[in-house]
Formats: sequence, C-alpha cells, structure tokens
Amino acid sequence: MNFKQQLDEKTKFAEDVLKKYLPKEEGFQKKVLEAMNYSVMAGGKRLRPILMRESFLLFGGEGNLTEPFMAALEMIHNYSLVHDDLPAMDNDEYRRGRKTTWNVYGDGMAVLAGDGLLNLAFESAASAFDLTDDPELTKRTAKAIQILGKKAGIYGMIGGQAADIEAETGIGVDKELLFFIHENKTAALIQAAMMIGAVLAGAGKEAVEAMEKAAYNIGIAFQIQDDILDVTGSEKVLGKPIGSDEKNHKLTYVSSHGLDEAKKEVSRLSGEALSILRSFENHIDSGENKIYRNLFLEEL
Ligand code: GRG
Repeated sequence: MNFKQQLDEKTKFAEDVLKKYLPKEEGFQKKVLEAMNYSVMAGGKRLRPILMRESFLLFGGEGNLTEPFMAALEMIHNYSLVHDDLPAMDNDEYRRGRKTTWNVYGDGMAVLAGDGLLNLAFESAASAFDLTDDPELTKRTAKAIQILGKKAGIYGMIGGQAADIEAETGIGVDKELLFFIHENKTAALIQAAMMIGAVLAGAGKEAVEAMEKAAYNIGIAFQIQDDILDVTGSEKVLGKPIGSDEKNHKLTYVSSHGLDEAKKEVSRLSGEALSILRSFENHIDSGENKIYRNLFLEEL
C-alpha cells in the first residue's frame, strides 16, 4: 500500500469513528443537530484524529480507547471553524468548497451548532470511561480529558483566537505575539491529538512532553506552510480563502522573514519533529503497527 492509500484508509477509519458519535437528526432540536452534522460532514482532512491514532500506535496502544477522543477532537476542531466563520469573526461565506454553517442555517443556529459540538465532544470523550474498568486505563482517560480541555480552551485554541482578535483591532503584532497566536490557535489541537494518543497508550511524562514539542513544531510548520501558500497561490492546506491574510495586512512568518526563510523554517521544524518521533521508534514492534510506522515516521 502506498502512502496515499494508507492515508485514505486512515481518513475513512477516522470518519467511521466520528459518525458513531454524531447525533441523530430528530426531536424539536432537529435543526441544530442538522447544522452540527452539516459542518462536521463537510469534508476535511481529519488530520487531528489521524495524528491521535498514529501517536497511540506509536506507543504500542491497543484497543478502542482512542475512538471517543478522536471523535471529540474532530468535533472541537469543527466547532471552532463554525464559530470562526461567523459574521462576528471572519465572516466567511464558504469553507471546504461549500456554504458555511451560518450561511445555510443562520447566525443563531450556527452559534448553537458550535456550542452543541463542543459539549458533545466532552460527552463523547467521557464515554471512554464506559469502555474500561481497568484503574490504569481509567486514570489515562481522566488525564486525556484534562489535556483536551486545556488545549482547546483559554490556555490553548480559544486563548490563541482571543489574542488574534485583539491583534486585529490595531495593537501592533510583534513576533512574540505572532508565535503565541500560532502556537495556540493552530498548534494546540495538534498537541492535544498527539499527547492524548500517547497518554492513552501509557507513555510516560517525558515522552508526552516530547510529543507536545513535536506537535508544536508540526503545528507551526503547518501554519507557516499555509502562509506560504497564501503568497504562492497554490492550493491551501488550511481552510481559508486564498489571499485573505494579505487583504488584512496581517503579520505572518512569510511577511516578516520572506518566502525563502519561511520555507527553510518549515523544513527545520518538520525535521526536528521527525527526529523526536523517530526517537520513539523502538516502541514499535512488528505486525500491523509497522504499517502505521511507515505512515507516521517516514511520510509525515
Ligand atoms: C472560534 C474558538 C475559536 C477558534 C477558532 C479555527 C480557528 C480557531 C481559526 C481559523 C483560522 C485558522 C486558519 C486557523 C489555523 C488552524 C486551522 C483550524 C486550520 C484549518 O484546519 P484544517 O486544514 O481544516 O485541518 P480541515 O478543513 O482539513 O478540517
């Protein structure tokens, strides 16, 4: 199986897991449930649940304990997109090639669909307690929920988005603030993915911290690459319309360092992330996990 086939298979697996946790569209609140499903099932790379499962397998994890967390993280990612697209935030009418949630269901329903997804995410994550009676796995599940709350919240994604909104109101964006925004808005959910995968598989504190660092690099590289594509006009890796950042005259790594430096930084960050991940290669033994090693370590 080549990389593309492996990735397609893993994307499908993540989508199948996600579907198990999505709500049925019924009852007097049917409309908001439709809006939730509309936003989540609009496509998307499923990068975060895939990274979570790869991290779990990297540390020799077995069983289905990651599944509720894979669904939860993708729900949180999608709620953030639904809210980010609202007229009160980015006012985007299209995402992933189709109308944004507010553009189909109205602002009020889109706010509620985002809120619904955030709550359902934690309900789904907590359902992992129902999958095990083992005290060790129960402890790991509690830790994973804590990481999810922190990285999605004010010390993670929401914190980054709040700083970004404030920066847009005119205060000067220096490089420190730019990195704070990228670390929290973009990297925090990738950190949640890779840390939770590792924690659920039983990785120790140091290994989880190393995964946090690797995920930081991947997140920042992901963001810089997106800024590069904004300038070069190629297909976008993130979900925004081409040219939106230049239009807003935003400070990006590309605008402050130039295209060549930005490309070098992406490759430096990815290289560092890969060497951290490779240092855990000895956790992988044989059989099925070897397939995952190929995807995660050699093709990232
Ligand atoms: C509203 C609390 C709140 C947070 C918003 C989503 C977000 C935070 C900001 C959107 C701006 C942006 C481009 C952030 C970078 C990270 C990001 C969410 C990129 C899109 O992720 P992909 O490319 O999307 O994984 P797909 O469509 O593949 O799921």
